[in-house]
Amino acid sequence: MTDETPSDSKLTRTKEKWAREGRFLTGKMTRPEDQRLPPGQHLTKDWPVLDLGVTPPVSRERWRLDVYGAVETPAFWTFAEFAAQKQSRFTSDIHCVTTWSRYDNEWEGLATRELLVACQPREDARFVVLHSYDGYTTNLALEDFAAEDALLAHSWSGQPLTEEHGGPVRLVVPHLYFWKSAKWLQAIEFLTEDAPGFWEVRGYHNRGDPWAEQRYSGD
Ligand SMILES: Nc1nc2c(c(=O)[nH]1)N[C@H]1C(S)=C(S)[C@@H](COP(=O)(O)O)O[C@H]1N2
Ligand SMILES: [Mo]
Repeated sequence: MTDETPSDSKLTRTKEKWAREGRFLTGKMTRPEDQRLPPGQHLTKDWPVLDLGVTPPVSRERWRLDVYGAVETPAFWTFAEFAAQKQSRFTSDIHCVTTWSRYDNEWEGLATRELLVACQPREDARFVVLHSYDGYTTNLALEDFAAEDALLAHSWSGQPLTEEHGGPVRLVVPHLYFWKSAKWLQAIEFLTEDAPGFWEVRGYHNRGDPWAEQRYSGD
């Protein structure tokens, strides 16, 4: 699958260029109490689609989730097994590094904290890497993955997540830029050492906090 990742596509090259130039940076760093929109962002009411240009066709029947690496209890779940886990509903805002934000998204799925209860990360686990069906990867510190409003979402606004937005299941980590929220989630790998993902090795920030405008590596 990695072979199919269009890492040299026009969009990928454009976004690598933005990272080199520091495009969209405002220099504002703090989060005022009353502010909901992070610096350099604008609000959109529609929901743009952003990905590498490949939409892997994965039905709920064929979808599997692997959880492995530095965990006591690895998992290999079908969609039915995944859906039988405890369900949560969270409402959160989306902040994309390309400067659009979208408020009040209603997600339903498995809270990452519940996943951690089920899979028991080992004492020395510090990072996770998300692997997706389109060959995309992204990395997170375990604390960011375990944020209280982070979840593996199968529904949005009460409807199954559409294929273009990452269905059957995507990650949602609301407090970081949206590239950390892997669509078409296939595997979650727990690691003792960090392993930067697709955008993180192409000039994007390793953490991606929108309030600190961590758009590019070095910000
Ligand atoms: N598997 C996968 N997940 C991905 C991406 C991708 O290319 N492949 N793109 C990321 C980026 S850059 C963004 S902004 C969001 C876009 O999600 P959306 O299309 O649902 O708005 O998905 C993120 N997750
Ligand atoms: Mo993005």
